[in-house]
Amino acid sequence: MKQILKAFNLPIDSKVKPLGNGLINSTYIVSSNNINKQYVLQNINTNVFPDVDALQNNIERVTAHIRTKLQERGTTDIDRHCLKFLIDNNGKTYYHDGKKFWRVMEYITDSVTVEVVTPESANAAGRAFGDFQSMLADMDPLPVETIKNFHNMEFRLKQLNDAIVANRLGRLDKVKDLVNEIQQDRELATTAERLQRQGLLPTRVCHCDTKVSNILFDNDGNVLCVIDLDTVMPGNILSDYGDFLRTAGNTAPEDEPDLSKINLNTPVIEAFTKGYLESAGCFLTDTERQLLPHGQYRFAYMQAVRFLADYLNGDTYFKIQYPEHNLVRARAQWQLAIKCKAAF
Ligand code: GN1
Ligand code: MG
Repeated sequence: MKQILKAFNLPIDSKVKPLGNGLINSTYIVSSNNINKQYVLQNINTNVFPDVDALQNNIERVTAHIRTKLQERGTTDIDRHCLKFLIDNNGKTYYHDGKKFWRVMEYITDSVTVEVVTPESANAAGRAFGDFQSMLADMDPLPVETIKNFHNMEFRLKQLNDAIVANRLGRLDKVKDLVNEIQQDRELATTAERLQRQGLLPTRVCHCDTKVSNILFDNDGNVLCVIDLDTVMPGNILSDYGDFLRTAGNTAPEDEPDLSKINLNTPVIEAFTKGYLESAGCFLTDTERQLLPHGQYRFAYMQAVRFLADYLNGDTYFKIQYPEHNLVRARAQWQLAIKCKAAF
């Protein structure tokens, strides 16, 4: 740890404590009596992001682009609205300690993440994500795909199918009911892929991981900053609209074991949609607008597929807290998908 702190020119006596609940990277908060700022240290998961240089290059370009837009608007406290990465002693925004890759960001003070949003904060988040997409709309060249086929449903279903065929841990028998139900929805779930191929759904730069815990709010429920920029890449607008509501538009957490607690949070969905349309409405096509309700379904479905495939594969992708965690998550997301479908 000392070597890493030193590489980023941080006091080597700093305290380093776990932060947040991301399922991919490991995140820590760094504080020391010798500095008044705090920092966020992350160990980058190279199973998920093997090309750290390309990943960080994307993030550097994305943050620089957002900063320019904020400057043009006259935003004064830009460092509270856009992540700022530290440069290590090799002049890079990441450090390789011989085994692992690390990066450090400034911690944004007086910010909170929430698991449950109110209609007011959902409205602010909607405006923020619409704004995020519109700020990045003119990025040229486009950011790279940091994870190939990340939000491609056909690819995710193929991964599930591979996991079923391999049945590596013999868990298939236990989940046959869920597998069948999910597979029956295949046509509906791959709607966006077909529309994209037909040229009816435009490609846009998206965040691609807009779950509630990837937004920093201030204490009044206003959005400060969109965080976790690893997956900013070309996609379609359903990603950001749908993935936010997958978490915020659910009355229960994404891993709720009691399926009866999973319902649509209609006031939050309506408030988020209103906010999103306020900032994104100017560039959305009619097709995109009409598809919005499909977005929440699409991402609950995709997440059910991904959690289930990981369960069958032996929990190699998502961090779990107990042995059946990925199965509980998959069932919870499928239940949400059912609720979404019933609503449109
Ligand atoms: C992962 O790391 P985290 O928790 O921000 C995942 C998302 C999933 C999410 C489910 C790179 O995000 O796609 O929606 O878990 N990120 C990656 O909670 O796979
Ligand atoms: Mg993430």
